[in-house]
Amino acid sequence: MNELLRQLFFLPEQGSTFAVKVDHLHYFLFLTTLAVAAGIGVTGLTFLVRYHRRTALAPTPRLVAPMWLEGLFIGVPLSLFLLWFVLGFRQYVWVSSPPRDALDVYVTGKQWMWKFTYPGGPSAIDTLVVPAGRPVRLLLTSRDVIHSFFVPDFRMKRDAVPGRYTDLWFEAPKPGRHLVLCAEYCGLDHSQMRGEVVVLKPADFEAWRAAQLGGVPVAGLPGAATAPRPESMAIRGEHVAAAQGCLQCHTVTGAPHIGPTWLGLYGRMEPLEGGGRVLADEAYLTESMMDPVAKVVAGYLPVMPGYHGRLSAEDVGALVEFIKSLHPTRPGVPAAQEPAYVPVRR
Ligand code: HEC
Ligand SMILES: [Cu+2]
Repeated sequence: MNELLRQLFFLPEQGSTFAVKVDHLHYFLFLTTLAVAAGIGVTGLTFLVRYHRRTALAPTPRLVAPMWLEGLFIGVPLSLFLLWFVLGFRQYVWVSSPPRDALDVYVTGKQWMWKFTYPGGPSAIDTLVVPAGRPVRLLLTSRDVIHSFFVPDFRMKRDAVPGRYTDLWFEAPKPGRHLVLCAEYCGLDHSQMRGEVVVLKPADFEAWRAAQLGGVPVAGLPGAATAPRPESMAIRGEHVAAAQGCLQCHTVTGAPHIGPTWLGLYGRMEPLEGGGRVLADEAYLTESMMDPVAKVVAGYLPVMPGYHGRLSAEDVGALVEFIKSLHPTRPGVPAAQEPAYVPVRR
């Protein structure tokens, strides 16, 4: 049934756990709409035959519909609409809540390529390698104009906006290769801005990653365009923080300075000036650098300069990873995923 409908609708392969659910909703929506449209058509025809004027002189009889019929006419479409809404909303919540144990990958769009960076290294151009059966969270941004990361097989599409990180996640249940397209017109070579997601068996993925970190290409697997020993994003972030002067106002030791400390910042609920709290996630950390006055932390002065246009997308990602690595303990995340980074004492 699923396969038949997929072919009938000319849908691409179902490469992720979302694809299956999204398609089911799509079929359900289409089929119920079809049934309702057919019902309306048949009713119209019946009325035409039954109530048409028989002679030119006969008056049109006045009809009074019983209440239950009126109720049916309003109730059926309304409950269908509510059902779609509830099903769609549940999927929306699922799609927009990445699981905590997801593998993070930074994705940067630029004219006209996609760059994928793993927090512990390596990085690759146009080929995203992920393990099968494990949730992957993508942190998406752009270096120049707005792009849109589109994987038709995953039924997944999200804009990449300069100066801002957005996240999305997916889980590909089995190994395979899937096309990546840019779905936002972004200049001359927009149509050439293609990439590929390569899903490997978990063991193959680990082997690929180990080989990339060691700088040895694996036969048969896509090579990553990296220097022999790529540094981790967190370490790069520390260099950026020092070079940009962030550490003149922020500490990594837990002591507040001109600005709040970065130790344990990631994942904390930050109290804001003027009331309210905000979860310090990737999007908030990025916004704090690009537009510091948008949300000012309670108890601090709005003296931080804005870094929009002064930090590259890679540097912002590296700074975010550096801040993330400064966690006394990080609940809910398996320790094996990312070795805790020990800050250098200053
Ligand atoms: C002149 C001092 C100063 C410099 C330089 C500075 N900041 Fe800040 N920063 C602050 C202050 C003060 C705040 C708190 C007020 C606010 O939210 O704007 C802050 C807030 C932040 C926050 C939000 C912190 C929280 O606890 O929610 C982040 C993230 C941040 N800065 C990152 C950076 C980065 C990255 C750099 C370097 C590229 C940097 N800052 C440079 C003073 C500074
Ligand atoms: Cu593009």
